[in-house]
Amino acid sequence: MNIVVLTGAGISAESGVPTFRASDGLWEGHRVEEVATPEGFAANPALVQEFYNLRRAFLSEVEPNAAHLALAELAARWQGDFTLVTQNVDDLHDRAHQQIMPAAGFSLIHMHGELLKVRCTRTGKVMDWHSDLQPYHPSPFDPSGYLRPHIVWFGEIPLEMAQIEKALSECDLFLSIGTSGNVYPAAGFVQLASMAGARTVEINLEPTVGQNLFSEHLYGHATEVLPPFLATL
Ligand code: BJW
Repeated sequence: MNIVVLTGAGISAESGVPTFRASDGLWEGHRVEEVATPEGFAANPALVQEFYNLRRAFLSEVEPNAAHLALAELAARWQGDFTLVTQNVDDLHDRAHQQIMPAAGFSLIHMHGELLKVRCTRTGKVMDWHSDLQPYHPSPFDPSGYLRPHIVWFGEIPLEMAQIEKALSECDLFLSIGTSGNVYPAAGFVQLASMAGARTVEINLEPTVGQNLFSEHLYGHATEVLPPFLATL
């Protein structure tokens, strides 16, 4: 049996990472267009680099929680294909996986990028990065390029889409955990999984806009409801 798991900001919420869609419509005091679009970056690179510098630095203050660890444990013992697609740019799934089974690999896709990577604006080359970026940070790959966060902003194409769509087309169980279902293409994954005949389960604090697309629902905090659910698989 093949499993695809999609996670969103809700799975990291209990580690202390803020979710996105606050009731005031702002992300940590900023309008989305200012900090999460290519146009926002072009207009004010200092603001955008600082926004991501703060979030990158904050990663050292948070740890994977019981939900991240339960998924890593499932990946370690699962005999069929197991694909974890996260919209999160934090590294908490990576660290949970390192804790549970450091030697073995499994398919973890950061479809919206990673805070701990940067990309050359000229060549598109990606490298690991753990410190701050300057507004116009010189790229080591090309003298006319700069380094930007390796983050998929609105209007940009999410990463590894072909691999994700293949996994969805072959999956028997699709779990959507802690995501509001507001952002595409991730919000449409449940329909691709359904078309493949998969059992589809939404796990969230509350019903989301896409709740009717799922065959089953589990409502509660991810750290509380996910480990016992995964233990039944
Ligand atoms: C808990 C919990 C707990 C809390 N336990 N649960 C009109 C219609 C349709 C689409 C579009 C449209 N206009 C434009 C578009 C496309 C656009 C889009 O979707 N816009 C919508 C806003 C309408 N999408 C794009 O531009 C994407 N690109 C694209 O479509 O390219 C075209 C293409 C696609 C495919 C192939 C070829 C071409 C790119 C989207 C990039 C999104 N990037 C961001 C920002 C990253 C930077 C950053 O981090 O700063 O990614 S947006 C932001 O939202 C972030 C997240 O990954 C993403 C999803 O958020 P998420 O995870 O759902 O978080 P929240 O906060 O919304 O929800 C948290 C949930 O957790 C809630 O439900 C809580 O209840 C729950 N929860 N605590 C369980 N303890």
